[in-house]
Amino acid sequence: MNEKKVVYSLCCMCTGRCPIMVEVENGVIKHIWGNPYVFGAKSLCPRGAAGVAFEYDNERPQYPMIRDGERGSGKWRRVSWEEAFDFLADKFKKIIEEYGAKAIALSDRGGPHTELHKLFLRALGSPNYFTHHATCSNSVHNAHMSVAGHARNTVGFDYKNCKYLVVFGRNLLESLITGEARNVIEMINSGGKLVYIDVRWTYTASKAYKFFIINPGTDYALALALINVIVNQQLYEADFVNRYVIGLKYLKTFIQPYTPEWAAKETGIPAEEIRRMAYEAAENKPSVIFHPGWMTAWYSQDFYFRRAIYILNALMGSYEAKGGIFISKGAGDCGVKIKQPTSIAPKVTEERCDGAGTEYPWIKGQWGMLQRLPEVIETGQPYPIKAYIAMRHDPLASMPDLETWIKAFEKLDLVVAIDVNWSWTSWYADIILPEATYLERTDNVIERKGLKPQLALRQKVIEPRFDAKSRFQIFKTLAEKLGKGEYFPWRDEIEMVNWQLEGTGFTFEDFAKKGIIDLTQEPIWYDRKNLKFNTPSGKIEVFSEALENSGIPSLSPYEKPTPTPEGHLRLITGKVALHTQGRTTSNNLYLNELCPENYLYIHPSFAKKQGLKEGDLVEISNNGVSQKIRVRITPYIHPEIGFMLHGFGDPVPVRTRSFGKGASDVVLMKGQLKVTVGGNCPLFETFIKIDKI
Ligand SMILES: Nc1nc2c(c(=O)[nH]1)N[C@H]1C(S)=C(S)[C@@H](COP(=O)(O)OP(=O)(O)OC[C@H]3O[C@@H](n4cnc5c(=O)[nH]c(N)nc54)[C@H](O)[C@@H]3O)O[C@H]1N2
Ligand SMILES: Nc1nc2c(c(=O)[nH]1)N[C@H]1C(S)=C(S)[C@@H](COP(=O)(O)OP(=O)(O)OC[C@H]3O[C@@H](n4cnc5c(=O)[nH]c(N)nc54)[C@H](O)[C@@H]3O)O[C@H]1N2
Ligand code: SF4
Ligand SMILES: [Mo]
Repeated sequence: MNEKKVVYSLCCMCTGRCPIMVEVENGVIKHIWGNPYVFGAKSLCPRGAAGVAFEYDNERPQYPMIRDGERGSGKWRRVSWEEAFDFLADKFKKIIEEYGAKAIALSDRGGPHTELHKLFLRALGSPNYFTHHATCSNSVHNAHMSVAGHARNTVGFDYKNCKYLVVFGRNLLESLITGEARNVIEMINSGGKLVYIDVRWTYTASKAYKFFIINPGTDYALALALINVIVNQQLYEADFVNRYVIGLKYLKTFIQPYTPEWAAKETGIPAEEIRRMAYEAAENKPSVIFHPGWMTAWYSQDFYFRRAIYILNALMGSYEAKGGIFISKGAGDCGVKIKQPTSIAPKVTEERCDGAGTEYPWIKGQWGMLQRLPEVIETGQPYPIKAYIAMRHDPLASMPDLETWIKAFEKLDLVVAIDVNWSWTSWYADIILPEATYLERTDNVIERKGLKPQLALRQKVIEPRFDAKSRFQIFKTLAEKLGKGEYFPWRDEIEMVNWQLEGTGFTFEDFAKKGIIDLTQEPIWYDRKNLKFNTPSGKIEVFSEALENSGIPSLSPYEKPTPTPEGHLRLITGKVALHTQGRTTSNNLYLNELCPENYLYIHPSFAKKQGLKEGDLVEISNNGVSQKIRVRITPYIHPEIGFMLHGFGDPVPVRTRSFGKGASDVVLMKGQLKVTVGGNCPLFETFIKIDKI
């Protein structure tokens, strides 16, 4: 009998968690669509649709494996889950006995589906939970924590009603989240103006009303000049600023040297354009958004640049204004309280090993600074770290200084990779635990925060195709083996989901119909007359006593970026709509066919100087490492940069489609495993030399 069904769930082909509708026929997934109840349409981004190719790819770890040769040799021994769990329990017990639970560190992809592994760490008593944010959004996150006290990802953008959107290198239409990209297009279609600033042309630039190619690393100068005009000409929303902003006078004094004429010399953007941007923004206030960015592991001054952008939003009074930025509303704003699994275990009071929240008090501990981990492992300071779990995270493919990582791994007693795919890190691990894919498992209930909060659930669509287990099964069993079973009291995922929903009036079954539960029909805005920010003062802190007490200034003078050495280019990277980071998608059957390798994009003037032609194979080198890649020549790029897509140059031979194709940007970014003031690595402070082969 032909059996057809539709299952609503959440995508996991990137970090966006878009609601999806999956068509299944006789137990086989036929198509993945966007959830029409959420999007009003069925289209998805290409990676979301290519989830089918990911699911039915056999080039992924199919059962648990223990290393059977040198680290990285690719020699593995198939083991049963029982053996894998016993192996791990034995190692963890020994480490805990000798060094304490804090010697176990775990890093993951962040976000709301991290409850179970955070619970596991808490149950053991380790504070050393890290996210990938050292090479993503630490700067912008910590900037907003200091300005308004809210996490970066709890700030939303009301694009649909926005009249003037200024974006600094946030490639909204390629480095995309389906719903957000759609809203930006809707804004443009209804007459909103997009001003886009990048160091190269992008698809987002193609939709802009104005597009500027800026001198790399000088956006902070532009932001300061915009503030200069807005404050000196009193173009700001006075009511809002008087009510909520602390430090206007201090700001006014600080920005005096940063005139548009000064900024024009730094940025390459004419002074009259800067002035016009300030006036145009002010004419549209408060329905204005200065986008603070997402992937902000760019330059050393990012923390202050991102603070300046939030300050621009405050000056426009755009917080909680229609068409502006807002604090995302959650279930609590609708009188619904869901229980979080982590709440079962007590908070760990032990100090983190990376200094987040202590040595660096303004870097909030919840995301950590993973770039410090190799150094901590190497030195054993402030205390030894002996085991590392990479959970849905591939630090070797996403962080600079590969050799430093591999050397640090040598000092560890245990490296665990929990992945749905082969990754660079799993290739170097001691043990691989294959997780059931997002289509094969049910995760914890999450809140989809925004103006109209919803509850959402990733639920199992089909049975695991191979010998894989869900994160629930993995961490529950491990906790039980380590005598911490009381922290995982649920029999299975469904029981956990129903426990989370206790007292809400909803149950697991309520997700069957639409995949999400609407908690309100009307958007929720906070009262602009009574806003309360999560800073110590409850206000927007341009002047922050907390920062000053930590020994860093609230506003920092602009510093010129390091000039590009003669004959070199600054290496800039980014994403393409067809791939996600350095992960699964580059080997994805569908996506690999559409975008199989990356190129180095350069300006004709540089090409001429170096005698390079379109398609030439070149060797790129930096700091003793090199990669080979073909060049493409375009005038729509800053002459001092070389741009390549992130996530290629795959060194893992079992991924046969992506193996060895193109060049790896992370390998070339050697020397950037640094801590900037915002907690990010400064990835775009890398200079490369290019030689024709
Ligand atoms: N040079 C350079 N470096 C960069 C960037 C750049 O542009 N240039 N981008 C940065 C950015 S923005 C980010 S966010 C980071 C991303 O870096 P990572 O967080 O490492 O990102 P991903 O490659 O998405 O995913 C990591 C791993 O998760 C696995 N995975 C996917 N789904 C699942 C699942 O359901 N369960 C489990 N257990 N595993 C899963 C994938 O197979 C992959 O191995 O990289 C950063 N690094
Ligand atoms: N298709 C796709 N979508 C994704 C992802 C993905 O991997 N693939 N990943 C998701 C994740 S985790 C993230 S963090 C976001 C990232 O989304 P974005 O924050 O948009 O990040 P990137 O794609 O890394 O793009 C960085 C941009 O910064 C520009 N840039 C570099 N230097 C400068 C400069 O000095 N000034 C200015 N103004 N611009 C500069 C680069 O040219 C590039 O266009 O995308 C998310 N969406
Ligand atoms: S943006 Fe695309 S890949 Fe990311 S969650 Fe949404 S549909 Fe999936
Ligand atoms: Mo990211």
